Amino acid sequence: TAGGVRTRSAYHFQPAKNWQNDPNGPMYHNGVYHLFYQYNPLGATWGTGNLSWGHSVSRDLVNWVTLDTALDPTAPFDSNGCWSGSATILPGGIPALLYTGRIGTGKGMQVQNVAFPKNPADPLLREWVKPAYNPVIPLPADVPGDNFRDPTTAWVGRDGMWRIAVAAKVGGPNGIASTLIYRSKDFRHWKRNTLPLYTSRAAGMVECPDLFPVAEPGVEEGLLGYVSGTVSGTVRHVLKLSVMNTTQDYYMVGRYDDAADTFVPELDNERILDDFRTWRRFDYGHVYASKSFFDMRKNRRVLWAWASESDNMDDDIAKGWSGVQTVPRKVWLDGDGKQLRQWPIEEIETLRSKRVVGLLGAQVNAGGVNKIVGVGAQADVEAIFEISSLEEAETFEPNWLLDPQKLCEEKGASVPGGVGPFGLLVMASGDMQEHTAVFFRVFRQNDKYKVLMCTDLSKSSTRDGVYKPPYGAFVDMDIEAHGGIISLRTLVDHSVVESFGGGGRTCITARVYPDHVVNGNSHLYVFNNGTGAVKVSSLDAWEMATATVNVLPDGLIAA
Ligand code: DQQ
Repeated sequence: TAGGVRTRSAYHFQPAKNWQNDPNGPMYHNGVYHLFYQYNPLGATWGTGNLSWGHSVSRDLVNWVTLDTALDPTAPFDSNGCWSGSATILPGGIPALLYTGRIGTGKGMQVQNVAFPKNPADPLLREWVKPAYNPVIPLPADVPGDNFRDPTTAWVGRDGMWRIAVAAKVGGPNGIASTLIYRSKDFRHWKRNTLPLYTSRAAGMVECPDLFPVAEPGVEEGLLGYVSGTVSGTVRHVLKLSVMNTTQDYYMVGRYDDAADTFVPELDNERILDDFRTWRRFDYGHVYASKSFFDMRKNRRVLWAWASESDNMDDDIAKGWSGVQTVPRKVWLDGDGKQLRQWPIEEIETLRSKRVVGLLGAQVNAGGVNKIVGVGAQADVEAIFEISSLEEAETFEPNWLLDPQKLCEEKGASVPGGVGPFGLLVMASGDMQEHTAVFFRVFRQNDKYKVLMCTDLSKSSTRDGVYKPPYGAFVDMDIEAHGGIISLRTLVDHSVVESFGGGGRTCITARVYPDHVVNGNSHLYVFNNGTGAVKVSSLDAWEMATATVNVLPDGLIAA
């Protein structure tokens, strides 16, 4: 349909058709990046009972070749679906996939399985075999059948044994959201630790745990293993949990104790242990079930995440597809040692084609709206704003702290303020009836300042039946110490608006369905609706080329 073509992403990964959800088993192996993903080969809806692992490969994380599905629900131990999991490269260089098999009907029962390449010498690892000895981990007696899933990449502990984490609800239907640790000598026989890695009473059920080490604060280089030998005492770890009843991913920076196999969050005064709402998020928009991997080619940690549709199921069936992946992001620990920073992998810049320099050193005064010519529905925009004076900042009310999203709703782009709202209007129709606002607002809190970032979808589409919330989060930076300078990068891709605020401290991904783009008539604006002037120190915008996705393997093999 026209809608399906119009809203299809041009450089955010998606298969040629049908449903996709979680990224699974990302890895870099023998010069090739692999991305597996939850995939329904039969249609554009989730398809509980027949999920497969779709499989694509790439040399640059931007252009992708489609392969046959890697795992299909064909065995007694996964007959009702091959659900999420991870890849581990074993000594000797052979990768293994650990995944959840769903058995039986109704809510079913979940077990953990392993699969290996049929021919490890195949450069693309096209076929995977599931040994008959699966499942390697049966359902534990204290876990309800449908609450045991999503094994992580394995790591080796000090005792030389493999470890994986698996999400489970422990202790019956009202059990506690837990991340269990299993250990193994041979990757086949696994034994559960008595202590979980982490539990959260508040969370209900968690999914897709991810645990990874980060280098010293401010060092962008990633670390390979979960435990890095003797440095494990000084390395910090990140635990990410996907909280099912919120469909949001939360993370904490902390310490992984590699003797006890437990994770201890490092709390600051705004975060409360066990109240995941106070944890940080990779993305304060519409993403879920993220998964990272260590990219040996560039010594960095790379994160993938699923951004589902915000239209409705009938739209998805009509257009024949559903779900995109965010642009792969480099992840590292900020200099403050408390939060992660994320940035689109540099390879995405190879798609930048026509460059449009909009404003350089221009002042955007109160009520100002400046149009940037030539930037439409497929663009990469990088802006640096300089706040002339923080004098005008509105006073921050402490009860706003827990609900920045609500604050973005009350103080949308059209509500005038002191310092801000200022930022970008993307995918704006000529008559401005449709536009998506990505902006900042600065408040004064005692003698400090609080920066709010919002993506306001209320005007993103004139269509009904589309989810158009305001998204919002605070940007954890000292704006005064930064000289009033704050950056915003926004990737616009037809139905995706993926933004990185304050150098990637706060990210918001939104799905939008503007109608006007059917006429190819989409614009970019810079705006300022605050009384204080804001300078645009620089604004660079590029039209983005379309990535080569879903081509057949011939090219890659020849390469
Ligand atoms: N999606 C998978 C599960 C996972 C959930 C099934 C998260 O394994 O828990 O498609 O989106």
